[in-house]
Amino acid sequence: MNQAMSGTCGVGVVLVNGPAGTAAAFTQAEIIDITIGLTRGWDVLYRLSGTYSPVRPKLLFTADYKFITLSLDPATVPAATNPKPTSSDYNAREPLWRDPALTAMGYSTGTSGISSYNNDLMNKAWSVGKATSAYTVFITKYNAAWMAYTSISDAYMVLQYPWVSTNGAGFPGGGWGNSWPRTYAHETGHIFQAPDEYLASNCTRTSIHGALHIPNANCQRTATDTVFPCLMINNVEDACTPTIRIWGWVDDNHDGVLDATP
Ligand SMILES: [Ca+2]
Ligand SMILES: [Zn+2]
Repeated sequence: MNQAMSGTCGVGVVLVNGPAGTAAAFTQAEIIDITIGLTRGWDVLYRLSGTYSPVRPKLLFTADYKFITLSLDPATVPAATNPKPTSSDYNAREPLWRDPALTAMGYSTGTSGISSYNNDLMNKAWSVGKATSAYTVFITKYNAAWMAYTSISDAYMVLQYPWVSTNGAGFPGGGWGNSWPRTYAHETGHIFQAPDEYLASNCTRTSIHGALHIPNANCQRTATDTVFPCLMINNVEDACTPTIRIWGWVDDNHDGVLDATP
């Protein structure tokens, strides 16, 4: 699952809402911004596929929206403090709101519940037919250790909406201005196996990714390293050759069919 970015992808969009009147409650304007922002993020990937894929990847994102309102007091989830969060920073926050949301959706807690939901997204009778890939995106105003992050192995991501959608004032490690739809596109790039390429990610050019086993050759190893513009390096709407090939937009045997399957 999710070995290449083509075909129909079922996206489980889980909005984890807080009690009315609390800091974790979404406003109507925020829900509209999220709905439009997700579409803009998918549009970035559609356009890149149109520019760079040698064969039309028939890329289609179709969403299953869950709007879950918890009784959890957002003050009980600690604010982010670490500009380089560790796994314990993530685990001290995400499960507090993620697990009750999974329970409310009828799934078990933890990554096994996410896996069950992703399987249901794969098996769902979408109006466009079966999906060939799937992932879950949790969007919340509850605290998280970082503005946006992805587990490739468990096929889910978290967007901490106040952080990712602003300039990051008041959060450790800054922000990405108003480009959160491109941040979302970047995270979706991870879902389909692409690694980070920016210097602070400590990437290497020898790590191997995707169905076609492509090295991360656009990794920025030093501040003066020559690199090409890419969604996976700084969220610009462009893609470098390694990322294009990791996403499976490749037809090296010229048979008119992409060489990798999702
Ligand atoms: Ca081919
Ligand atoms: Zn990244």
